[in-house]
Amino acid sequence: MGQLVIVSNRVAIPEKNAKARAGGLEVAVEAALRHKTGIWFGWSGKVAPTHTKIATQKVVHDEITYITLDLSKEDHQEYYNGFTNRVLWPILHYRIDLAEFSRRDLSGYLRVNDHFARELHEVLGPDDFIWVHDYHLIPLAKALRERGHKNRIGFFLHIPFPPPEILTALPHHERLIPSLCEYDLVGFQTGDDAFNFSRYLTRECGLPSRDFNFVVGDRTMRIDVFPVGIETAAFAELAQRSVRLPFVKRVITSLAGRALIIGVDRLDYSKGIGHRLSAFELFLQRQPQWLGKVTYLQIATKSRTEIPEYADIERDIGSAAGRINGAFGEADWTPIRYINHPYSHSTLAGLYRAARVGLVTPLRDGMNLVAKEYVASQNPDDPGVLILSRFAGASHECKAALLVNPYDPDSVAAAIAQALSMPLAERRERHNSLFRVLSHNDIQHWAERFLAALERKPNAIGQLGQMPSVGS
Ligand code: GDG
Repeated sequence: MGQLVIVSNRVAIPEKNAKARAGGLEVAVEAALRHKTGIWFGWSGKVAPTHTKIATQKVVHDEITYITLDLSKEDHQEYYNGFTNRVLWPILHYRIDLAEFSRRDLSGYLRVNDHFARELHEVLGPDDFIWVHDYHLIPLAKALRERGHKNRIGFFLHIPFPPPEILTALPHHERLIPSLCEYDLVGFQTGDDAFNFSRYLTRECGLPSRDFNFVVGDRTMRIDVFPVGIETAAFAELAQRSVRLPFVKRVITSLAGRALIIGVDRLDYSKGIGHRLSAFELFLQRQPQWLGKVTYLQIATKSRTEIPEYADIERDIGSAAGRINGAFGEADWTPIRYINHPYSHSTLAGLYRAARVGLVTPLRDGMNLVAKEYVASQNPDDPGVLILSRFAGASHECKAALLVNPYDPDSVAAAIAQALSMPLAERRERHNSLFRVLSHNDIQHWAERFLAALERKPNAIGQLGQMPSVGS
């Protein structure tokens, strides 16, 4: 039996005194690897100075070997800042309008995937199982197959997969998307994402599907749905302890009995923070009885700061928060507390528990772990209420949340009012139902289901279609 090799763009090497990190993929993979052995391979997060030879680094920690490589300045610009973050991220989040395509960035993206495959080639054994994460590494299996690797290779997409009507706006999609067929298993967060990919394969590649199985040459590629979870039980315990942290206690005291609404997001346009602020403003206008009685804490950690669209939202959201505070605040009350730096996970857990409302309203999100962390953190005897966008993958499981359309400020404002005045019995009932779902589908369950599906050889099925020649 071979070992498990996880590949992701970034690798979270455990470090003493590491700064708090905000990023769902790292949080999920880190938790999924707990109690397992294997290799985690990817970019170190560092950019190598020009003209230095780029070598891989290896660190062993708790039976996991972390292998990382730096990126050259050019690779960082074209692969990371360029194609993944300015093309794939917006298009996969349904934002064709924000995509900035260039052929040079696409070449950089393919080059870095090839570089990853070259380095992996040095460490892979024939029986190893390879689990590749996210949109940075779509063509990695193809690059590995070209080097003769016949291993079972799985891919999990953490972010949404849009319908083919949107995806085909991606220049050269036909060179890239069909290369996902080189994986044995392609996993998605929701049934909608899986269905969209299946439709793409049928429509653009002429591959009919039988129960999400596609015959590609002499292999079968399977699609399935694996909604990512959190360490639900551990997070609940952490929150119970953390609410007593001195800092969390200070925050609670500073509220002076006001109800707390919390939002926690990377500062990203997909998270809908601007729309959320407008909805909160509308709530203050429509529900004046809450003026002075509620505080909205928005933690929005800066992310991808080198990319212009991110600088734009940072400016817009900062000024909207200031404007609303100016219009509604009093000398003894600030409606919005707006913070741009990260807190430790234990502080976050304590703050979630202290909050009467969790406001999670992305415009589009693969899953959204914050929604799940908020639910896990609640005191079951006196729980807060989750308001959740119907466009977050988490809404497929979290049916007992107050589901809203983030583009409709009226519905979000009404949900805030409903959440703040919800009777205890209803809060308990909703929380109990949400917590049960999240306890069943926790992060261990997610990882085990994916790996079991990857190990399972598909049943022989008839030849359904021919793979079109995938661009070189
Ligand atoms: C991608 C997909 C999918 C946030 N602020 C702080 C902090 N965080 C942590 C949260 C949570 C994580 O970062 C964010 O996860 P999300 O799921 O909400 O969002 P993305 O980063 O966009 O993640 C997403 C996810 O991958 C997993 O598949 O759910 O749809 O976009 O864990 O707690 N952590 C700390 N300080 C902060 O200030 N320590």
